[in-house]
Amino acid sequence: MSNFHDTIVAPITGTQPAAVASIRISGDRAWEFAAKVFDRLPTDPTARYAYYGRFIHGDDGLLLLFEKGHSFTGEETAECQIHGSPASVRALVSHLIGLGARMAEPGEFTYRAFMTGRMDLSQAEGVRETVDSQTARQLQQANMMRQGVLREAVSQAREALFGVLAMVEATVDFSEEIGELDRDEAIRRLPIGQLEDLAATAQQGLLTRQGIAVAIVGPPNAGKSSLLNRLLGADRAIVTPVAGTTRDTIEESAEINGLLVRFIDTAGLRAATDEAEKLGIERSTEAALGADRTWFVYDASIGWGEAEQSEWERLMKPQTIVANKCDLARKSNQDHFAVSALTGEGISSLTNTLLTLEQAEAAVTINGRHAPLVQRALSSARAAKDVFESPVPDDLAAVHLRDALHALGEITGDTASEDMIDRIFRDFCIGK
Ligand SMILES: Nc1nc2c(ncn2[C@@H]2O[C@H](COP(=O)(O)OP(=O)(O)O)[C@@H](O)[C@H]2O)c(=O)[nH]1
Ligand SMILES: [Mg+2]
Repeated sequence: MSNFHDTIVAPITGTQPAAVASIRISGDRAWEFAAKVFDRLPTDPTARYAYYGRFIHGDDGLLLLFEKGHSFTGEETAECQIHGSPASVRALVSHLIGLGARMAEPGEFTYRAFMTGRMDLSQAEGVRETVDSQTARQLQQANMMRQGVLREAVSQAREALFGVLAMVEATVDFSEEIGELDRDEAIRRLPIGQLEDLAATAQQGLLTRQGIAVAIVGPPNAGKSSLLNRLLGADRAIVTPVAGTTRDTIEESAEINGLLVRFIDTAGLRAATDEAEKLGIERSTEAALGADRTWFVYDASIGWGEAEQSEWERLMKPQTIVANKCDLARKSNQDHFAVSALTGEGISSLTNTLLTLEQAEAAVTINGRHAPLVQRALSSARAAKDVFESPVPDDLAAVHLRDALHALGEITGDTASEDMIDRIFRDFCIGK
């Protein structure tokens, strides 16, 4: 990120026309610039007070000032709320740039919040996850990250490690005065349990963030595409009475009970007659094998026959069997989920099976960047424990303790390299 001394400006709302747009100015000259583009600011303005007035480019709206140390970025800040016209936004931003402000780079507001100590790296990631969240569960996770729940958990583990390291170093430096290291106490203080708990959230974190992939497979004409459309509440996949029309996989996401679910509709499984269909069926098989869950759909009005049995066996993986078209069938197997893509019958009990995979839990989870770092910290903490339990010098544990501290510091940003920090903020959009 470039010069930290610049006062930066960018719209913090979307680029589409909307009722209102907000433009943020952050840096030492924010209030000064704001006063120059707004006609109703008193000479001694009040922070966090909404002033109504006219802006220099003719639009009217609100101006809000935030003092240094009491703003999103931690810097002196002004926010201009104007009409959400892209032309109005452009005009005001270019006036501010004319006064000496610089266009903010993507993620630069959050980067400054990190640099001024308003948040740690995990909270900055929480800001991004909040903005990107698509489901209730993702939002809940992002809120916790942003509020510092992970920061707190990691900081506690770091403090414990620092404590053990201090014990080891003290006995090495002053063994004469303070005697031998209390190994049991050192082992007791190692945050191995906490790190194990944290590591165990990785799977749940992945499911919340990436969602569950559900492959919908089965013979042609069973109603797989109709089921997808019913689940999405939209006509996404082409439905025809002609067998073999879906030849490629279609992937669409939906929020089911707060959880992101990616449904993959596939080509019908059967002995294919032509090359394109054969390829389609290969892809169906791949999708079924790669998915977290597989729903094998068959036409209950025809019944479970030899073809169904052999395709079902061929996939060699646990599958939920869905008896579709139950509106046409008189009875069906008790072990199958009877549904009707046409009427919607039975659909909710089918989707409820997804939730047993990971019940809603109000604990913060680690993301894909954190998971290997927590693992590294955990194995280093275990290595330190091994040292304390073996007849080797205690100070050999120090290197493991430092490594664990370093790994955890990369989560919070305390020990993260500039490169890594840049990489995280590079993924942000403009205005974040
Ligand atoms: N009566 C009835 N017809 C259905 C149901 N689901 C699908 N169909 C019909 O079955 C045919 C095949 O559906 P489609 O979704 O294309 O099947 P796919 O080949 O498995 O994707 C279409 O004519 C659908 O209208 C259902 O639940 N009840
Ligand atoms: Mg289809």
